[in-house]
Amino acid sequence: MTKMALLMSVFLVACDEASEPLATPDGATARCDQDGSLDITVSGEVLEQHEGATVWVSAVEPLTDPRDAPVRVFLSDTVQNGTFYTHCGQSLDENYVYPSLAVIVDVDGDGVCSDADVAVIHQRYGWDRDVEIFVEGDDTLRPVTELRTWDERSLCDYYVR
Ligand SMILES: [Ca+2]
Repeated sequence: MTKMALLMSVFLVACDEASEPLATPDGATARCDQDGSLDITVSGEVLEQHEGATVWVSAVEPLTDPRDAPVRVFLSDTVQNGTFYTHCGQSLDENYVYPSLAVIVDVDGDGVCSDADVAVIHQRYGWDRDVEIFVEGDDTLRPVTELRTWDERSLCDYYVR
């Protein structure tokens, strides 16, 4: 088994252990129900300046209006050696109502999505296949205070629920 394959299997085992508590911020619930048909994988590297920080990944799937978008998947990991990895298999469904996801780094370590944190939003018209997002380098991240979603809602309000 290659080192990467071994790492992948460790990650997958970690995801399958649903009972393992995840570091979720106040007001949010870890979600990886695996009751869908598409996988979500979000990983990052070259994030050494956020070493040890918690990363949250939130994917929303609107029903009929993007302003009303339930959080379908909420994952977390910790930046280690400048990298993080989150995965949840068969957790999303085909959607064409502007589904989106946010990757949030808890920069100030206060355990909640707050003004000091940085993030990136990936907004799609729809998704019909596995969703894979790769975050490379801190310059892909913006202060959460600069990011807005539908109806000018703040990123923390929309994605951390
Ligand atoms: Ca924070």
